[in-house]
Amino acid sequence: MRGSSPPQNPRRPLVREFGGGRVVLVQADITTLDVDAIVNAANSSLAGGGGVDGAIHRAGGPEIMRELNERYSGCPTGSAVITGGGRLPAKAVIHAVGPRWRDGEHSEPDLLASAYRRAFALAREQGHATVAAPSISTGIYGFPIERGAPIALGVARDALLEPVTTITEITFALFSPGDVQLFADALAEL
Ligand code: AR6
Repeated sequence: MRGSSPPQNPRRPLVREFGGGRVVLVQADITTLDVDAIVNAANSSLAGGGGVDGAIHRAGGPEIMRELNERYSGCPTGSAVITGGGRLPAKAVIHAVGPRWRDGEHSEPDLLASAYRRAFALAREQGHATVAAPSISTGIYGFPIERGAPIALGVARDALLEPVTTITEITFALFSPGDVQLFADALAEL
């Protein structure tokens, strides 16, 4: 448009295609997203908590916790379990347990990758197409987000490049503009 000034912060692209699917980055509250499945950043006792876990249980209602209690007795770090979505727009919630950051020397990167891998595998096993995930472990669990972002995105890319998959779109729902920027930088470098 004539007279408009160029963007002050030329942004990295927020969408990238891999195989027949794409990775999308948005700044959003994950509980509002109308996707087949959302991923929760849970703890290994699946007891609920703060952060995105608290937000998901608040928005989804008690049905999600009831199902967790009935079907599971916890979940190891690096793995995930699935429930229905309760009152959420999403049909399913995949409760993934990322590692608590210690010093980076206790398999934290491998455990984070494993949590995402298992989450996307569950989505695929259930035939879901659109999945949204938060930045697991980078809040209360203290995993540095600049190290977490490339791990998350690498696993998402690999999930989309699987020879047989139902997943067509993986959205990362990030809470702050700074987190979006970090993920965008990592997505560009993937
Ligand atoms: N939508 C999207 N992202 C969010 C939302 C939301 N509604 N709320 C927070 N985030 P965290 P963790 C971001 O702490 O580090 C809980 O008590 C947040 O800004 O939710 O894996 C669990 O029960 C951050 O970037 O999860 C566990 O005990 C990201 O989500 C423990 O916290 C993850 O932060 C798990 O800690």
